[in-house]
Amino acid sequence: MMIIERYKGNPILTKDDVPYPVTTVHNAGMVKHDDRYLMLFRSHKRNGRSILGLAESDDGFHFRVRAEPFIIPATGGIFAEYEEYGVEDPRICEMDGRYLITYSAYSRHGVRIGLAQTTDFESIERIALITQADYRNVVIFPRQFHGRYARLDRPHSEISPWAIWISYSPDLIHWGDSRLVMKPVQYHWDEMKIGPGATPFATEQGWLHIYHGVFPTMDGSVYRLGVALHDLDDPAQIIGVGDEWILQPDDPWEETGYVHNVVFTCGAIPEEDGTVKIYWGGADKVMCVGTARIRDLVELCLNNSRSPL
Ligand code: BMA
Repeated sequence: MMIIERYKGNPILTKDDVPYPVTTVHNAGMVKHDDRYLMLFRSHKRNGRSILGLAESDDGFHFRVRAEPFIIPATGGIFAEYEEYGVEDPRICEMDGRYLITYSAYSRHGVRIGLAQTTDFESIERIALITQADYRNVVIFPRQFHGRYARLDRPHSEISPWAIWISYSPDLIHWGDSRLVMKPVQYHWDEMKIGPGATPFATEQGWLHIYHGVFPTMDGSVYRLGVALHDLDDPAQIIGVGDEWILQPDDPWEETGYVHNVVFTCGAIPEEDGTVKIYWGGADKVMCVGTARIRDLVELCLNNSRSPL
């Protein structure tokens, strides 16, 4: 049995569902708002740059896309300079009665992370650019720790490439006290890169974090999903990392698309019945969903764990 059961109706969203011209639909941040599932998805426009659109659903499987994109590159101020090449791969974190959105901001200066907020998904307010260049994949924990916000982030350096770090902030704007928490493991499915995936959610045993891992092959890189468990009160401590991937490209629209052999997550929604809906982009072109039992994911981290470092 697979640990994630794919929804039979995959892919659940494609470019044909979008009422404005785009060439892809993928890597969506997810949240439940007023009992509705909201999907903040990335699309490439025909000039190769990305924007973010919003789709809504009552059941988490059937989505309708809004008429207009939700976030497009800013046209004024500091954000315009750093979003010139597009906005990508959003994550949504519900906290203090608002929704925080972190997204990759691309420009001639590199990629950094923008932070925006909304309360109603009608309008958004940009707060700050919260990293320097060469960061992607920032997820904010939906709780404070000893009065500080915490995030997982993914700087890149040649000596320690593409590993997962944690950083803290008193105000969501200024971040620091950074530490590396998890690295790729050599000759393992995630040996080339790892990066934060879905916004972590709390379980009795710890924060469950679904991340992506990349393996290089002679035929290009393969993107898969894995799972890690972080201590509830001190998320810098990793309790366990599942040794095996939980999802790999297997369906035709995951193996072939815009970028081949990619499953990439930016969002998952835990449900009250002990399951979690995991959403992923297939081959950077379509959106898919699958369901897992939270208990199974926790058990993988506890009973079949590889070293975080
Ligand atoms: C990463 C990012 C993701 C993308 C993945 C696979 O570097 O660009 O947005 O899904 O590659 O192409």
